[in-house]
Amino acid sequence: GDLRVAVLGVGMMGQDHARRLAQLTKGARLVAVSDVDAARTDAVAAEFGVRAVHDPVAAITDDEVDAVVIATPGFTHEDLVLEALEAGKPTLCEKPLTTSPETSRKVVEAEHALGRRLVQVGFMRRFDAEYEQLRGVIAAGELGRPLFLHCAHRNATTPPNFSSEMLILDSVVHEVDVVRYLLGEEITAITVLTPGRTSAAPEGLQDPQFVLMETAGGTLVDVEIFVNTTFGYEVRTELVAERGSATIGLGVGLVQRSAAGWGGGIAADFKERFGAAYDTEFQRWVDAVRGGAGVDGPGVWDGYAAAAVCAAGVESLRTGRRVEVDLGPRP
Ligand code: ISE
Repeated sequence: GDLRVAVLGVGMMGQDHARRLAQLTKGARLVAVSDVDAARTDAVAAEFGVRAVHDPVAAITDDEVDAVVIATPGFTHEDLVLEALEAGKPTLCEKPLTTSPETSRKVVEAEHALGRRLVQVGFMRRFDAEYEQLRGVIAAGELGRPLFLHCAHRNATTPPNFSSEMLILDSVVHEVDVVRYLLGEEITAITVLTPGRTSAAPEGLQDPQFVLMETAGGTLVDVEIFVNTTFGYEVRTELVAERGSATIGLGVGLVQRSAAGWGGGIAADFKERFGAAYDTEFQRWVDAVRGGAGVDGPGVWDGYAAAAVCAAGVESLRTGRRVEVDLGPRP
């Protein structure tokens, strides 16, 4: 039968995922939602005609729930993922896996002790067609060894309370994961530089930032993270290899010409830019869980590696120094 899924956390992202499961993903059935905000839980449950379960742990252990999606704030992920592992429920956990390398490693070890893969981390860019293509180009080797990845990650605005550390932990975490995905190797050091602030940044927010990452194979990665551009959402990556370059994320859809000039549109936010990637991510996850594989995509080790690199990035942001990353042994 259909995979019966509960969505924990129905804020902006969780509501999007609830709708996806209710209306789009084949072989899945949204059966329950849960959120600390009881009124919101009830409203979203009513909208989709599913059960409102106020206690997230009750939703995880519910006999009529086969699998869970965790879209609550990051600081709650550790406890909820450990509960899901304990209950043996396949889980798609939004990024970050947890908020520190120590707690992420705990999850890696808990899943390892269980002996089967149950947790997928919501790094949706791995399901974006352009990123998959770029990975293919690198793997094929025709352009030679990757020398540089130049990345730009721009948001129109940030939600209230977005801190300088969150530019690394919430935003650059995606580049950390795609670099590991594209190159198939670990990041060994990170340096965060702080240029002059944009006047559009809220008081006290260090925006933009410039991040340099070094990989085990010697590729140098730079990321411009700029989250208050005011004009829209842009995520771009340029690969420079020994014998060529390749760029993704130009967003060249329809180009119009008129007396007013020529040009096209720009995505408003990540729900739009990565909408198709989220759809693919969910379909492949549901197919994998129903097929008994548990996950089809980034797992707990990827979540741990991202947490470790980002923690080093936050240290570099604070100290202004280059910080090395040591992941330790992989179980
Ligand atoms: C947000 O949390 C995301 O995950 C988005 O993909 C990213 O673009 C944004 O900067 C983050 O705040």
